[in-house]
Amino acid sequence: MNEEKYCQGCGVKLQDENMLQEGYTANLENALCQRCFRIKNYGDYQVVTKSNEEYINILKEVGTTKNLVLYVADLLNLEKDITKIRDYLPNKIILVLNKKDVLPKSVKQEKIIRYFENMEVPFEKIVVVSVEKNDNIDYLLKQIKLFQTSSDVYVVGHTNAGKSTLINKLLKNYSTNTQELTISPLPSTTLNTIRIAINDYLTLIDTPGLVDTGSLVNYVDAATLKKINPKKEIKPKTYQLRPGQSIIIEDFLRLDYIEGERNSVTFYVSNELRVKRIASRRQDMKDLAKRSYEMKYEEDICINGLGFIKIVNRGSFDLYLDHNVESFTRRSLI
Ligand SMILES: Nc1nc2c(ncn2[C@@H]2O[C@H](COP(=O)(O)OP(=O)(O)OP(=O)(O)O)[C@@H](O)[C@H]2O)c(=O)[nH]1
Ligand SMILES: [Mg+2]
Repeated sequence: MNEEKYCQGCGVKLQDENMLQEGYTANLENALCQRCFRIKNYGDYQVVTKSNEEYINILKEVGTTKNLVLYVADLLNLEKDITKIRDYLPNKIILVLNKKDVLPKSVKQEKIIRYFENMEVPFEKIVVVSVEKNDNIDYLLKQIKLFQTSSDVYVVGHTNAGKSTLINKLLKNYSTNTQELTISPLPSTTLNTIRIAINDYLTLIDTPGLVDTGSLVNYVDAATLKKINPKKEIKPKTYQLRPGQSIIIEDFLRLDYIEGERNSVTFYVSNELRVKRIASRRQDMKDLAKRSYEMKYEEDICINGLGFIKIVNRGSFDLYLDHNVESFTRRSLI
């Protein structure tokens, strides 16, 4: 029997029998499956749907080890309850808040860290980074060395948080190993756990991310995905609103100000999205579902996959959004 081989880009088991199935390659001697080859060489993305059961099982397995875990999260699309990961992992965890580059430069990392520091189940350490800009990666490596319990360190988190990009960066910065993981703006790029030796003292284990069924990224085409995914520092858009006024973001969203005093509302979304003030109800948002929010002083409405809206004063708002897309409120992040 042949020895089993795995794709070096996404971890899937390689097979040369069925072109339509995961892990296909014309030649089992290849390092990459056809899907990774096409992503890397042609930027040709192919969506794969993964079940979250697998993700949970992987987490449970990680939880049976005593190894350090890096929990990577996207600062623009933080999960509603970031401490939920603790349900599965008694391990030491470093929370790695990634994509700092898309937040305005004026937002200091100390402020972000303070926001998370008074959580009930604290993390060993919170590190703010921009993997893409190579920002704070040396500091992260120091923290890994400080908290690791063996050479194995797991990298977990929701899909698209930048787990594989982070491991590639650590490889590039600190290793002679030339392997390169596949990364892409689509969900479920990594399909299986992959062990990557950085050096004799550190092996990172990449894992497939949890698919957020509530994220907008699952319901848009590739061109829209490019548009909603900010690549540059966000220029926040602030509006002074009175009741009866609304803001729309193309045909994704409408926010109506229903009741309250003059209010300041700031949108943290990709610069490529057209945000516009209109008189309420002038524009019909067909097919969108309404949610009502009673906002307290300095709270955000988060829209999974799109970003967040900071609202300064108390007031009632109606939000119209695709019914599949999750939205929730939190104390203002910035
Ligand atoms: N702006 C910005 N984008 C980033 C950063 N790090 C990663 N990305 C982008 O985020 C997207 C997802 O990156 P991946 O590394 O594939 O994410 P992942 O967590 O491995 O995702 P799965 O394998 O699907 O679980 C890619 O488009 C990356 O280019 C960063 O620091 N800043
Ligand atoms: Mg990945």
